[in-house]
Amino acid sequence: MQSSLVTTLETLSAWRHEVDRRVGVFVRFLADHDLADPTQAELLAGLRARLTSERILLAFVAEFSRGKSELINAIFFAAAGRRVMPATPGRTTMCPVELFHDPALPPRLALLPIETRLAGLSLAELRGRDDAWQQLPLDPADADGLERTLAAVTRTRRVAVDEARALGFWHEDRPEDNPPVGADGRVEVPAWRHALINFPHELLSRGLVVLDTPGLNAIGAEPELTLSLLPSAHACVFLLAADTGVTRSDLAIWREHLGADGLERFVVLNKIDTLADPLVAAATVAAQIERQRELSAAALGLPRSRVFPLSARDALAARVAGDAGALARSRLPELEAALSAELIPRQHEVLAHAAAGSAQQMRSAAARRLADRRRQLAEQLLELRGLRGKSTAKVRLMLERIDAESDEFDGCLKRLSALRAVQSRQLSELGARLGSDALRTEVAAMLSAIGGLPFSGASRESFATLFKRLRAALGDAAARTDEMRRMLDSSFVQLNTEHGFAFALQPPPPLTRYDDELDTLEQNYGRYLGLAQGWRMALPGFAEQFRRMLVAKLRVVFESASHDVEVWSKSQSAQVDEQLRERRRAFRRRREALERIQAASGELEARIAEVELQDAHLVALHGALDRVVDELVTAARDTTAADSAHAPLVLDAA
Ligand SMILES: Nc1nc2c(ncn2[C@@H]2O[C@H](COP(=O)(O)OP(=O)(O)OP(=O)(O)O)[C@@H](O)[C@H]2O)c(=O)[nH]1
Ligand SMILES: [Mg+2]
Repeated sequence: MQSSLVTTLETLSAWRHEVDRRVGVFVRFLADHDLADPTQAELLAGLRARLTSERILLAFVAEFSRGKSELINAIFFAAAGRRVMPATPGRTTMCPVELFHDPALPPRLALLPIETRLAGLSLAELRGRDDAWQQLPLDPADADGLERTLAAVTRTRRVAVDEARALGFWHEDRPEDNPPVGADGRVEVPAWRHALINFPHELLSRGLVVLDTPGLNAIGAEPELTLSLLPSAHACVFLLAADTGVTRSDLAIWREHLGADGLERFVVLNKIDTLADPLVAAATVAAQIERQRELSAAALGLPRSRVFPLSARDALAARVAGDAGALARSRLPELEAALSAELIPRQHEVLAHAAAGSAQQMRSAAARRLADRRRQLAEQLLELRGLRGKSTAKVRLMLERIDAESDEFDGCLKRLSALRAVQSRQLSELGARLGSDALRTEVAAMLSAIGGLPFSGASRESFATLFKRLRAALGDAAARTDEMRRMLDSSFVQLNTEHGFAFALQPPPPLTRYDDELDTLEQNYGRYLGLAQGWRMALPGFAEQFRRMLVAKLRVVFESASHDVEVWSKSQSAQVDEQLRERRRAFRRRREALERIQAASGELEARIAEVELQDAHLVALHGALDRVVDELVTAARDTTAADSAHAPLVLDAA
């Protein structure tokens, strides 16, 4: 009864491990043969970091009591033999719960008190501060203890109405959504703002992160969830109840939070077991389920195949009992198969593409170096062969020629350093254009235009203006990059013709993909402006959090764009440095060879043989380079199967 998710994540994990191993081989190969440079080392280190630590975020979103937590139990925690995440009738999960596994930390539940909302710090900022969280240790082997400790996520507190208002749970203009006031004049609010569960588990340890959200308005109440966590999810599971279908509040949540194109969405029609009726034939019930499925798909604007009727409760019970037939009848495996078939392979492809791309890029850089070394050897051979049968006077003449060439070489160094000065000025201008100061100024201008209230009526227009200006800044950066490219191109052509270098200009990184990222941010953040839910976000602390989050996200986009250009520029300089080094080395070698020939007869033939041997060695090295890279690229592209040498440990979920 192994879940297909386990198998696919296993495959992905084994693949990542294998590709990372081969990248490691490649890195060592480059280092052993003096073929690496710092920018390329950075590129490969970045790739390895992605291979080993990139996570897949799967979010569960729905109105309360649709069975999110129960479904998480069925998919992830059946091995505990019980219901681990609290799932009870009515509102249960009171705060967003993130499940992941970080082996560097002990298994534990970390709880962020709700009062931290008052201080205006964002969740991202608080993540790094252990002292803000209450930590409770977890013992994965103790199912009773787990259940007891995790019950904390259901905890609430009773507070005065004023405090509830300050925390964002009370709104005069939407009385129907306010919690009921008790006889003591107090209302119930969640005790925690966020919960993190670090738990060793075969899926979580392989990079899956699961987000369980509380139903009913709570998504709107935590800005970080709507603005940051949900948009960054790789996929969302949205739950409906089979007996009710799509209700008005389901639809409101769907439209506000999951309507975005580009987000992978899986819809679950949960609790199909409740449709069973002893007075109705099984075939009729099945037809009813199909009908609900069709209606739900139509209401949400999705193909029918994206709606999965199932029973989370029956699936959990079946897995706990180890009953394969009952598990199949719960229809959970169909959802798991779809998640495995679509979510993970997509992630797989993105990584595979990045890995193969980096490897090819490094191959051409290394090949260029080898070609340059071979050209130097060829020149040397020509010179040495020309010496056959020549007098000592002739040898002395050649020594003088080397000295003259070396002087000329020193002259071209001045030109190169002037070129470098211009290049670094252009780069720092571009960095300033995309720097965080410039960004903060833009965002501040936008906020002051709307009087600091991101959710007022005027905000849409100013927001659009902000993004127009940001796109212009990016366009300007692209123009500057092109200017740099043109300058390098003409200098390289000149240096190649006049001094016999082999500088090859690589095309600069296209910055257009950051335009797309700006589009996505504008869509995600813009969705919350002037929204019916806007009132909820008009809290005093929210405007500040909104600003911080927006600046943080934009900074990532601009910094990445600026970083791309910097890496490109550095790698152009790196090839210049490399060829200069080779040049110096060649002068020295030629000089030494001639001096030896001058000193002893018979040395010439030995020297020629030596150079020929060196050349043969370089040819062999090129072959080895191709083999290492081909193996890496093949391993990276082979996204269908894991290397059987690294066979996954198969874990039976039953
Ligand atoms: N009959 C039946 N009950 C289910 C099923 N899935 C969940 N339930 C029950 O529905 C109730 C609510 O389930 P939860 O998992 O707590 O729902 P939730 O979506 O997490 O709700 P909140 O945490 O309040 O947002 C619990 O009593 C579950 O046992 C199902 O497939 N069939
Ligand atoms: Mg729940």
